[in-house]
Amino acid sequence: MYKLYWSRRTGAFAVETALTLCGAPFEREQVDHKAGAQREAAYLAINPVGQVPALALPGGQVMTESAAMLLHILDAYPDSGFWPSDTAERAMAYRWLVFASAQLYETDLRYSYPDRYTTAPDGAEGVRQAAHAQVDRLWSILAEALTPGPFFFEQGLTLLDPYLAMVAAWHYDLPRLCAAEPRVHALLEAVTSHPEVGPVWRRYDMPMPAPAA
Ligand SMILES: N[C@@H](CCC(=O)N[C@@H](CS)C(=O)NCC(=O)O)C(=O)O
Repeated sequence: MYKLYWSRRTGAFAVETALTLCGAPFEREQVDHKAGAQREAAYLAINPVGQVPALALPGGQVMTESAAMLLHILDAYPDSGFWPSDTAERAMAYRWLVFASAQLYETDLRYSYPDRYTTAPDGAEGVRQAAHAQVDRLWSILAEALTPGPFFFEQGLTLLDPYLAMVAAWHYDLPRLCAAEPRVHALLEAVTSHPEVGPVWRRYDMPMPAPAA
C-alpha cells in the first residue's frame, strides 16, 4: 500500500489522480502546509526539502518530486493506458511533464514565495513580477504544443493532462490565462469534468476555471 503525504491545492493532487486512475491502493496523511507543518521535524524526516507531496512506496522507500512519482506509478502499472504507447509520443510526454515540473511549477513557486528568491529587503515584488512574465511566456509555448486538444494526446486522457491542468490552475490570474490561451482553458475544462479526475480536483479544492463563454 502506498502512503501519500498530501495537502489541499498542492502537487499531491496529480499524484493522487495517478494512483486513482491506475488503481493503486493507497492511504493518505494530511500535512497542513498552510499552517507550516511541512517545516516540522516529523515531516522533514520524510522530505528534508519541506515540500508536499511525498510518497511512501509499498516497500517503505520514500519518494519526493511529483513528476518522478507519476513516472514511478506508470512504471508500476504499465498497462494502465494513461500514457502513450508510441515511443515518439512518450518522448513528448516526458518532455512536457518535465517542462511542467521544472519550468511551470518552479515559476509558480517564484511568485508564490518571492521572498525566498531574493536577499534584497525590497526585492520580492520584482521577483514576483518577473515570475508573472515568465509563466505567461511558458504557457504560450506550451499552448502551441497543445493541439488539437482538449487533452495533450489524441488518445484521450493521460497522466500528463491533470499535471498540466494543476499547474495552470495555480496561475496568478487564472481567468486571464484562460482568456489568453483557449487551449489551456479547454484542457482545464476537460480535466475538471472528467468523471474520475473531477472529484479528486474538488477534494483538493483546486481553483475552478470559469465556464467557456
Ligand atoms: N518540485 C517539487 C515541488 C513541491 C512543492 O513546491 N510543493 C509546495 C506545494 S504545491 C510546497 O510544499 N510548498 C510549501 C513550502 O515550500 O513551504 C515537486 O514537484 O514535488
